Amino acid sequence: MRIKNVELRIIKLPLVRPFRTSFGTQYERELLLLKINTNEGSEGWSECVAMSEPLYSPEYTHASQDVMERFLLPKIFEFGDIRAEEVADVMRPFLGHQMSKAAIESAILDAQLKLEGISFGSYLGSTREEVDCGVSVGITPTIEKLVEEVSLYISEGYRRIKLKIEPGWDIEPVGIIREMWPDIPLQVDANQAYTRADSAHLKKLDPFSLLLIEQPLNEHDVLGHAMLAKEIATPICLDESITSLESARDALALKATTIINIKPGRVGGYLESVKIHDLCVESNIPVWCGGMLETGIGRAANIALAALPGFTLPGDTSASSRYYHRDITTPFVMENGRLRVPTEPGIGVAVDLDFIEEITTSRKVIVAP
Ligand code: OSB
Ligand code: MG
Repeated sequence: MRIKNVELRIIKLPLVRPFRTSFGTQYERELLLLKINTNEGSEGWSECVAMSEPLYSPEYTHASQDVMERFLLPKIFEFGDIRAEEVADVMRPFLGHQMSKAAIESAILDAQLKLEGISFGSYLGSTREEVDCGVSVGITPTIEKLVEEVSLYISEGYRRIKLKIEPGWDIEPVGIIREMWPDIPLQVDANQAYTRADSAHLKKLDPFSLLLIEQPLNEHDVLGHAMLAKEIATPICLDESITSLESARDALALKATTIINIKPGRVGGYLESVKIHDLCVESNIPVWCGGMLETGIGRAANIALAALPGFTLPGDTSASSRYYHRDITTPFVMENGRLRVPTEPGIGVAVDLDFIEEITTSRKVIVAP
């Protein structure tokens, strides 16, 4: 299969409610969409999960477009006839930029699987028809607002609640939610907001029988996480620190993490994600699928991944309505706390081009030489 051209489109979608984390507040989701056309007539879609600013990770929307145009796509074009399984190796000389690389691999995989009539789920090795949904709850202006939001999600049927925390918004809100819902699977995410000096403070979360605490310390402080793991009872789950199979292997060896959150964008793609999943299954480490406020395009592929057997915890794979009033694909609707894995070829969802057109802020077609 040859890539004839790649359409790079930046869109902006308002969020149904602001999403505040320790690294900032999102009011809308700006992201880069890819559409590739192949010489065999198939189209492939993907979204690049980099955010609008380099606050969660070093990548950001406009940088992703730049690195794709300048380095990644020319390499792919130069390679010529290509399969998705070759894409990561072709781009390997360029360091970092996992989210941008993941988006390219994913769009190529979508086009390839559509030609072959295979769904993402069957290709990746999913063993379930539906996946359990969790939901990530941002930091709210007041405890009352937090209780209101959590109540809404619980009434909608979410099977696990994740609370974003930061210094000043941790022990109290988590304690209140735990007291109100003593049995709900509950976890927290700090997005690197604490330091090694905070272990005694984080130990105060121990009584709340949390499933895990996600990324309490700096992404580069893997050893610090291993040290913290010895001090607190809550299991540690790395997010930002896991950017490849190698980093997952090392974090596990160091006992810095006993659960892993896999985000395909963060680790460079769905194929790398399956490798990390397999390593975790071998090592008896539970995994779950993280989220990046995806539209239906990324969500479809994430749900296929989350249906692999090692994904034993509910993911941040929420319904479209958790994020957007209107999605850019057929919306994902939760039933009984679960989403169905698409079964049509490729990502398996229909894209709403008219709506995409309405929310596009820039569009450029890169044609293969
Ligand atoms: O740390 O998991 C995170 C969203 C954007 C960036 C980082 C994170 C998140 C979330 C929301 O927690 C996950 C989702 O529902 O998509
Ligand atoms: Mg996280």
